[in-house]
Amino acid sequence: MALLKHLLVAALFLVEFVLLLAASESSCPAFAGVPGTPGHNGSPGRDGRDGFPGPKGEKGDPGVGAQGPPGKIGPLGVVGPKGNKGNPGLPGTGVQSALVLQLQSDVKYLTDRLTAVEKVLGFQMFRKVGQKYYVSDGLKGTFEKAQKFCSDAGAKIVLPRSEDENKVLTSLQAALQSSYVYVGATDREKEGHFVDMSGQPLTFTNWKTNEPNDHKGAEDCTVTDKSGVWNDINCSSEWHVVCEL
Ligand code: MFU
Ligand code: CA
Ligand code: CA
Repeated sequence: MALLKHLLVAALFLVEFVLLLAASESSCPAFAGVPGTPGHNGSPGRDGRDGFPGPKGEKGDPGVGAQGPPGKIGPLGVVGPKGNKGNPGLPGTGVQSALVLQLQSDVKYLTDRLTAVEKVLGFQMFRKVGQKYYVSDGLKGTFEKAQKFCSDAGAKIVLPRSEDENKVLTSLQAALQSSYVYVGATDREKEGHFVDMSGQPLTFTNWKTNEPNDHKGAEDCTVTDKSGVWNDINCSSEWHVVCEL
């Protein structure tokens, strides 16, 4: 049994040896296969290396220093004689004259606005409404006193001439915590006929219902109340003063 096993192993080695020998033989006859299809083109090669450095540049120009500071001012010369009177100016062209007139008018407008704004800045409180400013220092007084205070300030007692202006006065009145503010409208000249401080009829009014009523026959001045409605009232009571510029 052991002998048979040894014989089988030896036979297997023999077969293996023969097979190896056959595989290593180049002269082993074999049929050529069918040729394959040609491959695709390869991808482009990498970039070449950088070239050699160029030749050395020419020598630079010599540097220039910054300019030194100016020297000190020289001594004053002797005062020369007075010059002759200049020639009269040439007449302007139409365009020049029109431009000068326009500029003169612009300068006047701006000067007037600046004067108004500087006056406004002198007050403790102010509101802008349209082209007008409503101003106050929180003082109270009779109608006469209100008029004088405003005129002394180069202003006029307030008189709202539109819904917008009336609303702005109401807002300033709230800031003053004021129940009544005098406005520049009276019927002192003709009872029941309210006019502004120039005697012109009012173009805007905001009378409270049933006003003006000339209560006790003694109401010729006008106030606005907290809600913005108007009431005729006597002129000697002391109410807040608001001026307009
Ligand atoms: C109303 C107003 C008067 C006053 C009086 C106390 O009259 O019209 O201006 O404020 O009340 C009844
Ligand atoms: Ca009256
Ligand atoms: Ca009244």
